[in-house]
Amino acid sequence: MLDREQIEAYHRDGYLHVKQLFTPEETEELASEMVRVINEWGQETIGWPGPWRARYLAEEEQQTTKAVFMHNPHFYSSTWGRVIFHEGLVGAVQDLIGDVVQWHHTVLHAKPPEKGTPFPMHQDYPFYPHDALDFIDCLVHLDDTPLESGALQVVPKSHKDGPLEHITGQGTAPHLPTDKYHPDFIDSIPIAAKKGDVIFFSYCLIHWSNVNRTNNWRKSVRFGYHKADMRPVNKDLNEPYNNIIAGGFKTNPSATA
Ligand SMILES: O=C(O)CCC(=O)C(=O)O
Repeated sequence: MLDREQIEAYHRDGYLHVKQLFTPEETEELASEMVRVINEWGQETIGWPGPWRARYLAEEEQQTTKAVFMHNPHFYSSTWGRVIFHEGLVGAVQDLIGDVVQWHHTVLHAKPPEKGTPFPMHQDYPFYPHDALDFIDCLVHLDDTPLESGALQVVPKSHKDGPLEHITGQGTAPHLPTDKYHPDFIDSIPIAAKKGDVIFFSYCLIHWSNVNRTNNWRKSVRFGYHKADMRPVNKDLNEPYNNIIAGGFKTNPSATA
């Protein structure tokens, strides 16, 4: 599936852009099914709340950006359920972290036209901390995503620093402190992508994205997968942690053969 160079690049840089992992037909079906999910079940908000907005947006825009986020599209669409097991998607994740892969989440991040919300610099780790680092986020692009549409921007190699302290608490989404981590001071690489492309990135990679200022939607869906022997931080060891195994077989370490 992935070649050695791609695997090395992922581990070195913390991310990998795979072009056309989904065929045009698959992407077409997924996009139209997602539009239906949005139209029937979606809700528009301003996007992630928090004090970071003052540092990323002009005053008149801070409360008027637009976003549609949708967790678990498979609650509404079997087409989206099948993607959890998509051979190309899961095969790439297996190449990167090993054969036994557990699905963790699917979430749509859609930026509507004209003023689709930005995201501040952050790692995904504080949103779902686990007890190891083999956790991959996969951003599946349903639209062509030029830079002006608020494409993902990454800080290469930043995953090597492991989990960093974020601003958290009531009224804010976790984000890195804006006096130290901001595109004005930290170099990042924008990844313009086409529909059907997937960007794989470590949940410790620092990333962000800007406002969608185009007249088109920018819809991306993030899938999270991790090694099956990882557990969420602070979960009682006696409490089972089961979720969908998307690739391979999860062995029971206490089972006797
Ligand atoms: O979709 C984006 O531009 C960024 C979303 C994001 O930050 C994330 O998925 O963690």
